[in-house]
Amino acid sequence: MRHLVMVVLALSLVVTGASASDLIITGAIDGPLTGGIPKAVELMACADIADLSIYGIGCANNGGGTDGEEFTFPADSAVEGQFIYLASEDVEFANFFGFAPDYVDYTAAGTNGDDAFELFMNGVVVDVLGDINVDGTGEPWDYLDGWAYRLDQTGPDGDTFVLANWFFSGANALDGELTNATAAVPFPLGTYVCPSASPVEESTWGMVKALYR
Ligand SMILES: [Ca+2]
Ligand SMILES: [Ca+2]
Ligand SMILES: [Ca+2]
Ligand SMILES: [Ca+2]
Repeated sequence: MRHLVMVVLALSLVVTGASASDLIITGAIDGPLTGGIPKAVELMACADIADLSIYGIGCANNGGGTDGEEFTFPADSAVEGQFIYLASEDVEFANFFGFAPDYVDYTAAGTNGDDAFELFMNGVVVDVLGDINVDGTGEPWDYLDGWAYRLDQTGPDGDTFVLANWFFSGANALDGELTNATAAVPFPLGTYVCPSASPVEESTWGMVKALYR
Protein backbone atom coordinates (compact mmCIF):
# COMPACT_ATOMS: atom_id res chain seq x y z
CA MET A 1 0.00 0.00 0.00
CA ARG A 2 2.79 2.40 0.85
CA HIS A 3 4.39 1.66 -2.53
CA LEU A 4 1.16 2.45 -4.29
CA VAL A 5 0.89 5.76 -2.44
CA MET A 6 4.47 6.63 -3.40
CA VAL A 7 3.81 5.78 -7.05
CA VAL A 8 0.67 7.89 -7.12
CA LEU A 9 2.51 10.75 -5.46
CA ALA A 10 5.38 10.49 -7.94
CA LEU A 11 2.99 10.39 -10.88
CA SER A 12 1.07 13.42 -9.68
CA LEU A 13 4.36 15.30 -9.29
CA VAL A 14 5.30 14.43 -12.87
CA VAL A 15 1.88 15.55 -14.13
CA THR A 16 2.10 18.79 -12.14
CA GLY A 17 5.62 19.49 -13.38
CA ALA A 18 4.59 18.96 -16.99
CA SER A 19 1.44 21.08 -16.84
CA ALA A 20 1.19 23.62 -19.63
CA SER A 21 1.29 27.33 -18.97
CA ASP A 22 -2.05 29.10 -18.59
CA LEU A 23 -0.39 32.25 -19.95
CA ILE A 24 0.50 32.39 -23.65
CA ILE A 25 2.47 34.88 -25.78
CA THR A 26 -0.03 36.00 -28.41
CA GLY A 27 1.65 38.90 -30.18
CA ALA A 28 4.42 41.46 -30.40
CA ILE A 29 4.67 44.87 -32.02
CA ASP A 30 7.59 47.06 -33.08
CA GLY A 31 5.73 50.32 -33.53
CA PRO A 32 6.22 53.10 -36.09
CA LEU A 33 6.12 56.19 -33.86
CA THR A 34 9.26 58.28 -33.26
CA GLY A 35 11.68 56.17 -31.25
CA GLY A 36 10.31 52.93 -32.65
CA ILE A 37 7.39 52.73 -30.26
CA PRO A 38 5.05 51.36 -29.12
CA LYS A 39 7.08 48.25 -28.41
CA ALA A 40 4.99 45.66 -26.66
CA VAL A 41 4.20 42.02 -26.16
CA GLU A 42 0.62 40.77 -25.79
CA LEU A 43 -0.23 37.75 -23.66
CA MET A 44 -3.47 35.96 -22.87
CA ALA A 45 -4.63 34.13 -19.77
CA CYS A 46 -6.34 30.95 -20.96
CA ALA A 47 -7.46 30.15 -17.41
CA ASP A 48 -7.80 32.09 -14.19
CA ILE A 49 -4.35 32.85 -12.77
CA ALA A 50 -4.28 33.56 -9.04
CA ASP A 51 -0.71 34.84 -8.94
CA LEU A 52 0.99 36.22 -12.04
CA SER A 53 4.32 36.47 -10.23
CA ILE A 54 5.18 32.90 -11.23
CA TYR A 55 5.51 34.34 -14.76
CA GLY A 56 8.10 36.57 -16.36
CA ILE A 57 9.25 37.84 -19.76
CA GLY A 58 12.62 38.16 -21.43
CA CYS A 59 13.42 39.81 -24.74
CA ALA A 60 16.29 37.84 -26.30
CA ASN A 61 17.96 40.47 -28.45
CA ASN A 62 19.71 40.10 -31.81
CA GLY A 63 20.10 36.32 -31.88
CA GLY A 64 22.38 36.31 -28.87
CA GLY A 65 20.49 33.57 -27.05
CA THR A 66 18.45 33.98 -23.91
CA ASP A 67 18.66 37.16 -21.86
CA GLY A 68 16.91 35.39 -19.01
CA GLU A 69 13.85 36.72 -17.21
CA GLU A 70 14.09 40.51 -17.56
CA PHE A 71 10.66 41.26 -16.07
CA THR A 72 8.72 39.34 -13.44
CA PHE A 73 5.02 40.12 -13.14
CA PRO A 74 3.83 41.41 -9.77
CA ALA A 75 1.55 39.26 -7.60
CA ASP A 76 -1.59 40.29 -9.52
CA SER A 77 -4.34 37.93 -10.58
CA ALA A 78 -5.73 37.47 -14.08
CA VAL A 79 -9.01 36.02 -15.27
CA GLU A 80 -9.59 33.57 -18.09
CA GLY A 81 -9.84 35.42 -21.38
CA GLN A 82 -7.87 38.46 -20.22
CA PHE A 83 -5.28 39.99 -22.51
CA ILE A 84 -2.20 41.47 -20.86
CA TYR A 85 0.06 44.09 -22.41
CA LEU A 86 3.68 44.66 -21.41
CA ALA A 87 5.12 47.73 -23.15
CA SER A 88 8.44 49.57 -23.15
CA GLU A 89 6.65 52.81 -22.15
CA ASP A 90 3.05 53.90 -21.66
CA VAL A 91 2.52 57.30 -23.34
CA GLU A 92 2.97 56.38 -27.01
CA PHE A 93 1.46 52.94 -26.44
CA ALA A 94 -1.70 54.74 -25.31
CA ASN A 95 -1.53 57.20 -28.20
CA PHE A 96 -1.26 54.35 -30.70
CA PHE A 97 -3.73 51.87 -29.18
CA GLY A 98 -6.08 54.13 -27.23
CA PHE A 99 -5.57 52.46 -23.86
CA ALA A 100 -2.76 52.09 -21.34
CA PRO A 101 -0.57 48.97 -21.14
CA ASP A 102 -0.96 46.79 -18.06
CA TYR A 103 2.75 46.74 -17.32
CA VAL A 104 5.79 48.75 -18.42
CA ASP A 105 9.36 47.53 -18.65
CA TYR A 106 11.80 49.11 -21.07
CA THR A 107 14.15 46.14 -21.21
CA ALA A 108 11.76 43.20 -21.30
CA ALA A 109 9.63 44.79 -24.04
CA GLY A 110 12.68 46.16 -25.84
CA THR A 111 12.29 44.70 -29.32
CA ASN A 112 13.02 46.39 -32.61
CA GLY A 113 11.42 43.68 -34.67
CA ASP A 114 14.33 41.23 -34.97
CA ASP A 115 14.18 40.08 -31.35
CA ALA A 116 12.61 37.03 -29.72
CA PHE A 117 10.42 36.85 -26.61
CA GLU A 118 10.55 34.17 -23.95
CA LEU A 119 7.80 33.52 -21.38
CA PHE A 120 9.01 32.01 -18.12
CA MET A 121 6.91 30.09 -15.58
CA ASN A 122 8.68 29.34 -12.30
CA GLY A 123 11.95 30.12 -14.08
CA VAL A 124 11.37 27.70 -16.96
CA VAL A 125 10.69 28.79 -20.56
CA VAL A 126 7.13 27.76 -21.45
CA ASP A 127 6.49 29.80 -24.62
CA VAL A 128 8.57 31.63 -27.21
CA LEU A 129 8.15 33.97 -30.16
CA GLY A 130 11.12 33.97 -32.54
CA ASP A 131 14.38 32.01 -32.49
CA ILE A 132 16.45 33.28 -29.56
CA ASN A 133 19.65 32.19 -31.31
CA VAL A 134 18.94 33.92 -34.64
CA ASP A 135 18.75 37.63 -35.44
CA GLY A 136 15.31 38.04 -37.02
CA THR A 137 16.41 40.45 -39.72
CA GLY A 138 15.41 38.95 -43.06
CA GLU A 139 13.98 35.84 -41.39
CA PRO A 140 10.38 34.70 -42.00
CA TRP A 141 9.47 36.07 -38.54
CA ASP A 142 11.04 39.52 -39.12
CA TYR A 143 8.52 42.05 -37.73
CA LEU A 144 10.58 45.25 -38.12
CA ASP A 145 8.19 48.23 -37.93
CA GLY A 146 5.36 45.71 -37.87
CA TRP A 147 3.99 42.87 -35.80
CA ALA A 148 3.82 39.13 -35.19
CA TYR A 149 0.64 37.40 -34.00
CA ARG A 150 -0.19 33.87 -32.83
CA LEU A 151 -2.71 31.78 -34.76
CA ASP A 152 -5.86 30.84 -32.84
CA GLN A 153 -5.73 27.74 -30.64
CA THR A 154 -1.96 27.27 -30.94
CA GLY A 155 0.57 27.30 -28.12
CA PRO A 156 2.06 27.45 -25.65
CA ASP A 157 5.09 26.14 -27.54
CA GLY A 158 7.59 25.44 -24.76
CA ASP A 159 11.13 26.57 -25.53
CA THR A 160 10.99 25.82 -29.27
CA PHE A 161 9.75 28.51 -31.67
CA VAL A 162 7.05 27.14 -33.99
CA LEU A 163 6.96 29.43 -37.03
CA ALA A 164 3.80 27.76 -38.37
CA ASN A 165 1.86 28.94 -35.30
CA TRP A 166 2.33 32.61 -36.20
CA PHE A 167 1.44 35.14 -38.88
CA PHE A 168 3.11 38.43 -39.62
CA SER A 169 2.47 41.91 -40.96
CA GLY A 170 5.71 41.88 -42.95
CA ALA A 171 8.55 44.31 -42.33
CA ASN A 172 7.70 48.04 -42.48
CA ALA A 173 3.94 47.36 -42.65
CA LEU A 174 3.32 50.03 -39.98
CA ASP A 175 5.58 52.70 -41.54
CA GLY A 176 3.91 56.12 -41.29
CA GLU A 177 0.93 54.89 -39.27
CA LEU A 178 -0.15 57.00 -36.28
CA THR A 179 -2.76 54.73 -34.66
CA ASN A 180 -3.57 51.05 -34.83
CA ALA A 181 -7.19 51.78 -35.64
CA THR A 182 -6.27 53.68 -38.81
CA ALA A 183 -3.39 51.41 -39.90
CA ALA A 184 -3.69 49.60 -43.23
CA VAL A 185 -2.40 46.39 -41.60
CA PRO A 186 -3.38 46.82 -37.94
CA PHE A 187 -2.03 44.72 -35.09
CA PRO A 188 -4.77 42.06 -34.51
CA LEU A 189 -5.25 43.39 -31.00
CA GLY A 190 -6.88 40.97 -28.57
CA THR A 191 -8.16 38.55 -31.20
CA TYR A 192 -6.33 35.37 -30.19
CA VAL A 193 -8.55 32.40 -29.27
CA CYS A 194 -7.36 29.94 -26.61
CA PRO A 195 -6.90 26.22 -27.42
CA SER A 196 -9.94 25.30 -25.31
CA ALA A 197 -12.28 27.82 -26.94
CA SER A 198 -14.16 27.75 -30.22
CA PRO A 199 -12.57 29.87 -32.94
CA VAL A 200 -14.64 32.82 -34.14
CA GLU A 201 -14.40 32.04 -37.84
CA GLU A 202 -17.06 34.51 -38.91
CA SER A 203 -14.98 37.48 -37.76
CA THR A 204 -12.76 39.30 -40.20
CA TRP A 205 -9.69 38.27 -38.24
CA GLY A 206 -10.92 34.68 -38.14
CA MET A 207 -11.05 34.68 -41.95
CA VAL A 208 -7.63 36.32 -42.22
CA LYS A 209 -6.12 33.77 -39.84
CA ALA A 210 -7.79 30.89 -41.69
CA LEU A 211 -5.73 31.83 -44.75
CA TYR A 212 -2.56 31.03 -42.82
CA ARG A 213 -3.71 27.58 -41.75
CA1 LIG B 1 11.27 49.92 -35.42
CA1 LIG C 1 17.01 41.70 -23.62
CA1 LIG D 1 17.16 43.89 -32.02
CA1 LIG E 1 10.46 51.27 -41.64
